[in-house]
Amino acid sequence: MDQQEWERSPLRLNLIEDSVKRAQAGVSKIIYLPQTGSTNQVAVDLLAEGNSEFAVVTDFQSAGKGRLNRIWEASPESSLLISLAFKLNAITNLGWLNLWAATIARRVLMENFNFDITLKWPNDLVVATPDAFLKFGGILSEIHKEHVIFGIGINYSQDHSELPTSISTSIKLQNANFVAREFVIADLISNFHKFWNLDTNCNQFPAKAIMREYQAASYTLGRRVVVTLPSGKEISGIAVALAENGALMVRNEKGEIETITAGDVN
Ligand code: BT5
Repeated sequence: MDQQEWERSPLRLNLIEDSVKRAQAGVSKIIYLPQTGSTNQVAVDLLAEGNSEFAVVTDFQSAGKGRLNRIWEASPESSLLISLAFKLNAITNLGWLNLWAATIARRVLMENFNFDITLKWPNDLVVATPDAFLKFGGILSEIHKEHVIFGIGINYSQDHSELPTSISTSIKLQNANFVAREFVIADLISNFHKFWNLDTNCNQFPAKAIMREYQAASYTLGRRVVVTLPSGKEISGIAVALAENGALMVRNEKGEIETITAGDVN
């Protein structure tokens, strides 16, 4: 690995735009901000001003958001930080939005990089190790009136000392082949657009194929888990399946099935 390749510099918007144009995915607007609070918040503001489908990218967020009011932390120019807005339609299975987005992000990253990615329910991109997992990306899907905003945060070139937890990693730390940040961002934007348009024009969203792809890539299914619900209550058991609405079904110690729509799985 050539260390120089991973050195930090501001995103070159023209490279992203040219690459997205070549992919002909019909993306009209890409907004680049050298820094901002949260790209998802910028997207909310743009929707409120009447914009419909667009991408927001940045090099640094001072108030990056995770789920359930948590924080997404990333040092400047170290990450892929993107928000994409799409119009929802009547067939969208809302419980699957996070899972759909994680599946597409995984697909794109595995086409770009030479390491294996699994998906921790509902929204984490992780690398499985023999007895644990390391998180390097997450999705925050937010519904705003008739739109969904997919916030994508992926650790790209962080070193160990910059990572927020002992169970985090980055693409670079996986000894991945080098692909410039702009090209990975462009590929994510193009493919999210391409597959959103394809998948929302079927008679079911997500298509059965996406559901199968998510399940096959799942780190969680089949494992013994402890789920912490937003209320603080804990459920222990085996993650046995996904419900039609994307919820996680856990067989608890009493043998009963508990269906979980939001929570943290460990
Ligand atoms: C997520 O939340 O994983 C969704 C993260 C989405 C971030 C993107 S960046 C672009 C867009 N704009 C935003 O403002 N947000 C989106 P959650 O599952 O709640 O995970 C958050 C938890 O992950 C935190 O509480 C930390 O423990 C951990 N964490 C924070 N930053 C991390 C990082 N860079 N790498 C790995 N883990 C991290």
